[in-house]
Amino acid sequence: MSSSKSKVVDVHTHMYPPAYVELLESRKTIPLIRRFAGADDPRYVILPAEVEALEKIIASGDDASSSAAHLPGRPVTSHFSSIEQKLHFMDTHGIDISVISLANPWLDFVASADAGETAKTVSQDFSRMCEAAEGRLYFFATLPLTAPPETLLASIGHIRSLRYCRGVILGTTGLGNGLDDPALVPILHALAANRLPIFLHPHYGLPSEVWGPRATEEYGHVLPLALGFPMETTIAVARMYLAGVFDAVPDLRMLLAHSGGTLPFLAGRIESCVAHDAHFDGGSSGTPTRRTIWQVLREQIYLDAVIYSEVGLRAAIDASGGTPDRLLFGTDHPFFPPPRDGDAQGLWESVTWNAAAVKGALGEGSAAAAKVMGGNAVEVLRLYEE
Ligand code: 5CU
Repeated sequence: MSSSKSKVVDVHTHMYPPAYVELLESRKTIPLIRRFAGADDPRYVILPAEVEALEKIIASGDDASSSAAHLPGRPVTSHFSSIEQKLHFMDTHGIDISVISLANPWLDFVASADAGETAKTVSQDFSRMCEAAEGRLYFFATLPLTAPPETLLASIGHIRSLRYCRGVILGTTGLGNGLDDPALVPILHALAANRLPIFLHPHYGLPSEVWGPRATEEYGHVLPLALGFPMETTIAVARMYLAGVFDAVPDLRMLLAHSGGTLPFLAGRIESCVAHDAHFDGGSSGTPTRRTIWQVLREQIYLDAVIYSEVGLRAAIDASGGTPDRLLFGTDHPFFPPPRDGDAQGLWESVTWNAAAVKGALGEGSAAAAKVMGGNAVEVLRLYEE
């Protein structure tokens, strides 16, 4: 592990507390956890693109003859819920601190009347996990977005008092109409006022039709995860920008998953389209007052470094104003374990690729690399404050 001066911090790492696993096991439609006769581990099925395969196997009534590679979803291993396993994974990869979060689709599917209590239970589970890990774990809480507004606001009052909570993880749907919904603004104000940054994470991707008829049978999860997730994040943030949400809530801070999707690459195109569109001509004075998307990226947005290549990481740094100060290392554990018969207790390439990209782009042992690997997270998420 590293010295106290250069902590390695993982800001993108998920956990499934017991209450959430039970909830998923009780479900018949996605998201769900289900056992199949052909596999040792239960399967976690969440993506809209997996529904067809799930329905097919249920309709055939024959799940014993399907090999794991052809079962829908991904195996639910000890990496999903065990604190000991999380700490082992951290030790194996030289990670000092992890900021854990519930994974997608969070509580998006929970009935309005139950959402407040479920969110509270999940936050209490996370608090207990952090307490047990003696300073090595913090967490992003989950909001009860389907609950009535007063319950949702009260939940922010609850989580801000939790010792290890350092922000919230949020999907792109918000209250149901996306993150440019005016009804969400009071929630964003409450988060900003309580210094709770949003970790924005995708789930819904793009409509399954865009992947074509061969995707389900032949391409696994590649298209929805590699392309659908990043586009979803890009679109969500672009909508917030166009709606003026960042100006309306200037103290809001957001950490974007997967290095901001495709924002670093497309920010120039967004800026050009805005500059050439009559909807954004600066009003009657003719003087544009809006901040550019580049400014918003430099002032209110942080990007995780879960991009797996130097090329992507350099683009993310460039889009953040050319400084490494806004990039934060992450792993996406427990997703992307070593494939096939790989050793899930050893090194994961999905982690080493991200660490190698930081070294390659910023120089091994450099101060800039140390910031991305942990220094920025310690500052931005106040990991030194009790
Ligand atoms: O493999 C996957 O489906 C996922 C997922 O759902 N969420 C995530 O953060 N990474 C991978």
